[in-house]
Amino acid sequence: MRSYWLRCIGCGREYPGSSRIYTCPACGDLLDVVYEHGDEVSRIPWLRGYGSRPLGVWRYRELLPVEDYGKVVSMGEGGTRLIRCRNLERELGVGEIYVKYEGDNPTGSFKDRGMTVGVTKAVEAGARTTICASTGNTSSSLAAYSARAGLECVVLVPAGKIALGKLSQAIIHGARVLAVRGSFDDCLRIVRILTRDKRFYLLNSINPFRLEGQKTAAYEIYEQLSGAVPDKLIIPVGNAGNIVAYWKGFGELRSLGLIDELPSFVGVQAAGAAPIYKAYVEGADGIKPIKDVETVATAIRIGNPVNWKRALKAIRETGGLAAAVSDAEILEAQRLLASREGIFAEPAGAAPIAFLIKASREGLVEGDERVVCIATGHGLKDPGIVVKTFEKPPEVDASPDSVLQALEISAKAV
Ligand code: AN7
Repeated sequence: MRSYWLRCIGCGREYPGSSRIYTCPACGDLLDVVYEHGDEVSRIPWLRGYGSRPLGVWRYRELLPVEDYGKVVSMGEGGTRLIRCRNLERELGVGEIYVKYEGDNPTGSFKDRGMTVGVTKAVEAGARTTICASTGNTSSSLAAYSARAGLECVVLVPAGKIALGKLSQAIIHGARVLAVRGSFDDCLRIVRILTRDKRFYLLNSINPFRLEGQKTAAYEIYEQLSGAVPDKLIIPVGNAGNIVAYWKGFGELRSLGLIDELPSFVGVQAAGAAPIYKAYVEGADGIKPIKDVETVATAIRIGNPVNWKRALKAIRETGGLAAAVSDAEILEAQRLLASREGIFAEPAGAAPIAFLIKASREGLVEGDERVVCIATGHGLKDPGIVVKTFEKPPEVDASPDSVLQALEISAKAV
């Protein structure tokens, strides 16, 4: 029989898995879910094709902390495509490039992997109202999963700083959306205070159950590469929950004896919101929160990431690195991915490609390397940025001639 409990990542104190706490009551640090597994782990059909259980979060139910699989709040999250990008390989001179396209998830981002577990835990805990701070995608996902579970949902977003697609999702799923005059970090600070009150169930990535769902993306990559591990895993970093989740996922594959080594983790931040990158470059033990953050990749416009400690550990222990990319580099990468590979990622989701472009130019990636880039969110989340960046389509009269004229093709040649 599998059992699980919570362990503080700072002082190591342990608490029952059913405790409704988000951080360590003794020292305030974050909590990790730890397991003692029995035989049930052998029921996971690793590499035996996807038929017996579809690829996705709940394929790995034995490695997830829920009491009753029959009661999970799910709509088929995970099982996202791992897309080989041969055009980019040629263009950048990199051995193998894959994009794990998390835009395939039910609400269009990787957040759904965490929410299916997190909202299931909220229901288990008897919660009535869920709450989160969000740069956008967390709110879309939480609103949708709360709706499905019949829970009230409250989301705090930084006013004017969330992409239109994400805002429209939170609204249509019935969340009570409040636009806070402040940053994401302000929103999260408020949510942490409000959730001392048991009326609200917190679903930011402080919540250890969220990361449990997100770690399944690492299992999927292992399966999709037929049991291999990439040399580099390149991932955007905001609040730094997702990079920690992948680290845990690959770490568990190693504990289970399925792999020998973890990929090198490359955490990519936007240059205007890069506290982890700065700490990495300075070789510091901790981060210095940044107050005035700004980036076109609003998803990762975060100056005080809560999961920084394990993020730095993941990067250092796997021989990886932290990187920062400019807004111009992010937009160039977004365009390149879309125009060369047909993959439309939102700006934050294109940040790994921005790093890869730069790294290949600077010789930081070898010609025979296999890299996996995590495209964390769908491009349609933020259509505004494309319309803003590109010229408006020219308007023409409703005649074949004016179309040809606009296309600058001679009418005779057709
Ligand atoms: C597309 O929605 O923080 O490093 O509130 O939406 O785990 O925070 C979003 C984060 C990367 C960063 N890519 O992940 C939110 C939020 C996309 C994102 C990240 C986010 P973390």
